[in-house]
Amino acid sequence: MKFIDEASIKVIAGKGGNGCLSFRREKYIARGGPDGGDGGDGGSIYLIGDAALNTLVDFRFQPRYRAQTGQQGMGTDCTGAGGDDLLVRVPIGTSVFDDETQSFLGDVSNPGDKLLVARGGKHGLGNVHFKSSTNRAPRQTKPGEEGEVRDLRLELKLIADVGLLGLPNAGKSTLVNTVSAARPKVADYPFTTLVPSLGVVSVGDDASFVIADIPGLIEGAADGAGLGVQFLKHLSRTRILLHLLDVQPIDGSDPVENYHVIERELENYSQAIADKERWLVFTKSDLLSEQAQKQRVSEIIDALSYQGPTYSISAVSHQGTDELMQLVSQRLDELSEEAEDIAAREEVHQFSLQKRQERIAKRQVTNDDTNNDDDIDDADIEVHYEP
Ligand SMILES: Nc1nc2c(ncn2[C@@H]2O[C@H](COP(=O)(O)OP(=O)(O)OP(=O)(O)O)[C@@H](O)[C@H]2O)c(=O)[nH]1
Ligand SMILES: [Mg+2]
Repeated sequence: MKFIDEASIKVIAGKGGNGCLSFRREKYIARGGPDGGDGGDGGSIYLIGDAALNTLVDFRFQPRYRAQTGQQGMGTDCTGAGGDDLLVRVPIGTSVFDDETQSFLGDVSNPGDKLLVARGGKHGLGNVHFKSSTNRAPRQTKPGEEGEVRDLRLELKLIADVGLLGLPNAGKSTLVNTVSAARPKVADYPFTTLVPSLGVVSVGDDASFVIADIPGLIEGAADGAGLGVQFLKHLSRTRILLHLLDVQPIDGSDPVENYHVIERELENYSQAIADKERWLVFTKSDLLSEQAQKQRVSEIIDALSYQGPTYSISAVSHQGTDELMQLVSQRLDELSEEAEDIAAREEVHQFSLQKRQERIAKRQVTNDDTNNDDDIDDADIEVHYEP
């Protein structure tokens, strides 16, 4: 199953500046000749990979990009300034297609990868270029070329950053409906959600992440009960799991036991997923008074001897949902920074290791040389130690 985020954008590269028509006019210099300079090149548009982005959601709000035009040429053989290139930041893993021809233009696979998507127009020529022995006063110039204009389709295979876990009816799909534009089906019967779906959550102006709604798990799911656990593989690349727990299930079941059911199934399925960072989220807080909810939650936390972070939300009345999403987003940022730190430390380590190996190799070469005094390449001084 593939989850793909898509966006259509228009990119308009800058036009090249026109060449200039001008003649040198100076006192005492008759017929100074042509001196119209060239225009500047138009700015090009590049897509550039940015690890801080993980969805294409921003492109829905800004679908048009235009690079600067080149300046016109000027008299006294002055060339116009080139237009600045425009760098458009896209998430890593974005595939780029020309929307008209459907041709594939390339992938942006690494941070800093640059993909040219619209070439700026070439500069025009000033009349200085058209002078010849037969035409010493050319009135001819060349205009700058138009920049490329393209409709692009961007595609990004989404990888969920956050996964939702819980029994059927815990309120997973309702939460996804509340915090994202995705509309998974919600109903008051178990197994409403049959296949996983993803939603993009926007937090503030420039942060977003992907949340995965998966079918509910039940006791024995690892052995195939209910819908089984095969969809848990969609959680393998998530960084945070939210375990949603209904504090007062409609079927009268015990939330404490319900919690253990999910934890057991998770561990049976994969220790790697069970080891992921997990937050406990109590749902449907609107069904109880604030006091009763607090009381219930603290009883459950005590019974579980739970140490990790806990939250109470109501997806129906939007209580606590925005705050929760903000905290998740902050934590995802922290996790990315930690991962970057580790990668940077690893790089430094590799670098010093390589330097050390180079030094050792160099020393070996020098040692090999010391015995043979007549070597032509032994220009350096050799010291003999006599016993
Ligand atoms: N009062 C109230 N009801 C809620 C809330 N969240 C979910 N519900 C109700 O709980 C029922 C189940 O919600 P879903 O979101 O479909 O639950 P789910 O966890 O996705 O369930 P499955 O897809 O079957 O695994 C629905 O009737 C929802 O209206 C909430 O915050 N408050
Ligand atoms: Mg559901």
